[in-house]
Amino acid sequence: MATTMTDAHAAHAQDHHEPSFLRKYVFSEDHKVIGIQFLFMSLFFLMIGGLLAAIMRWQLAYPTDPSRPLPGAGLFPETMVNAGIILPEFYNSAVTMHGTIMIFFAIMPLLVGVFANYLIPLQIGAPDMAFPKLNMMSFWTAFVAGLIIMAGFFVEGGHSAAGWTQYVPLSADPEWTGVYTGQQLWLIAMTVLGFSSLMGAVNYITTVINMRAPGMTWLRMPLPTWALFITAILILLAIPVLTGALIMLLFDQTIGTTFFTVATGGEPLLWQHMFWFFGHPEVYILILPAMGFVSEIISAGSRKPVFGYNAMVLAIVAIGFIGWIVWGHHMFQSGMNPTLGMSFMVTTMIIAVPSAIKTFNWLGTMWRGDLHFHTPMLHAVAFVAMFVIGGLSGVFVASTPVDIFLHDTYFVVAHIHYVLFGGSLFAIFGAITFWFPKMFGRMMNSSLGKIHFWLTLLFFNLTFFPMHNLGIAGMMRRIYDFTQYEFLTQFQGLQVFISWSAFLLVATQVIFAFNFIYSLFKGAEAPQNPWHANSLEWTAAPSPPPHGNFERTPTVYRGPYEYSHPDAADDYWPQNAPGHAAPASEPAYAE
Ligand code: HEM
Ligand SMILES: [Cu+2]
Repeated sequence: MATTMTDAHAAHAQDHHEPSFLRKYVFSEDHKVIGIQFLFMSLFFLMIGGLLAAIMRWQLAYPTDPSRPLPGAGLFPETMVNAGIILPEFYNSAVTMHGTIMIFFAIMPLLVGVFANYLIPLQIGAPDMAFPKLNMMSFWTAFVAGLIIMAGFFVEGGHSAAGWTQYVPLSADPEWTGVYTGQQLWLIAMTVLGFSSLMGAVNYITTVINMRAPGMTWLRMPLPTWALFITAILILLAIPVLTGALIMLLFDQTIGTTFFTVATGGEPLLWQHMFWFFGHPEVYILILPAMGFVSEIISAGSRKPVFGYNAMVLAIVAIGFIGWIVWGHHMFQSGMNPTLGMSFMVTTMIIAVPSAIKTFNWLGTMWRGDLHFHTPMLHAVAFVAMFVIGGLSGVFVASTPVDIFLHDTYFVVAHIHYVLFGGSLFAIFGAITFWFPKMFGRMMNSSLGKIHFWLTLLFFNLTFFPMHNLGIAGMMRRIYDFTQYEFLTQFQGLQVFISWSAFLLVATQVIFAFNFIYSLFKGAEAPQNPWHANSLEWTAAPSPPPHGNFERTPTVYRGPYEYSHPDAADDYWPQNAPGHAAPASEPAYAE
């Protein structure tokens, strides 16, 4: 493998000279380097988000209990943790920043920043993105946003405390939270991050439309690329709405406009509408790529074609469309007209249909397959199971009469974690272990991978499943000290149980971190195609691929999931292997 790499590199180096270290690894325009930069950045934020969660869980287990000081309390200033007790202001910031960092700085860049960058050109047979400079700017803009969001922890008054949804008046009026600068830094960081996402989205869309290799028709594209393409369209259309709202809110705070503030004639509900008109498509931005990765991994791990490939594509597109007309399901309790609430309920229920189609098709793909439960496959199968639980709780909260009781309780916290942790994050672990050999030319350790998987699955469920019960019993979400309510004190024991499960869940991630870093340097050298997969990144490019990806542009003869095909010599049939099927009559770089 090493020889192929150097050869390819030498061949490529003839047409332009070797770039400097700075151009190659820091301000790189290579989509693969940019993807890996996003990987390191978002794994860092995943760690910060996890630590914030652990702080929250300490408070929930031992609310203001002086005999149980927060471990490591000395590391925090007295304005955050005093005599071992987490102060309410800091608790609110921790809740806000856990959600913000996980959603916008960890999961979204992991799914899109990492894998749209890394996979799209490789899977469609392109040498790079359509706009490599814009791509580089997209990463560095996200990096600046990351610095600004981190700065918020260190300013007077602490970080934003208005929740990741930033409802007005909490977010608009510092009188409520005591947060001034932190709140503005939140808005500025998110605006900057929005520009990064837009630059990325324009790039992914253009690349998929214009740079597919000969024969790579739309319906021969691997499902991760399909999902990332539709996700990029959602980003392109949703982020500007959020950015508009963020700037309006910033103006309310700084130059005295009154879009959202009641006292001066503004409309707080306008914020909720703008936020959720963005926010619901956002949750699909956070799940569609995961569905794409899982389809790929389950097909390769079952040695069978994806069951109903066309239906899978159609379901992605359908979710992408219907996702725009359901946002009101986050606002059932805002006093909206019941007829309007009902129409949002119906559209929301309809969106469960394509989700269920995908679920059945994953099961159909596995059905009577030659199943290989390697680490990526374990994560992919767990994704399906956890997504079913999260989808079912979604249908409960989507029904207006039930949501009267469940809105703003721990039931919603359970729901979002089943879809975002059990769903998106499991798919991300699956995808990292699956494509690690492609990215770094080494395998991750599979024993450590499996231990990490089983412990994560166990502690994840012990942490989040009981939250359904808490929610049904009336435990409010985002609450500093639930023992202030007589009827909730009976749940102290369950809270302690949940918290210790959560600490173990966080601790388990050290196994992943160790495996990741260890395998970077000491992992077994990866074969060219370790999973015997069909798509171009495995069959036409070495691991890791050189700058420019392919020595010559591959030609594509068939779809990506021809496993166990009777006409193929092996149990897989690479997309670029000439065979019986003639190449489609599409010109190079179709359209
Ligand atoms: C069958 C599919 C789904 C349905 C029917 C559904 C329905 C809902 C409803 C009605 C709510 C609002 C509950 C309330 O606040 O009272 C909600 C909240 C939420 N959902 Fe879903 N959902 C589904 C799938 C997903 C997926 C796939 C994701 C993300 C990957 C997701 C992420 C969220 C998040 C983050 C919230 C909480 C927002 C907040 O902070 O208030 N949902 N869901
Ligand atoms: Cu929603």
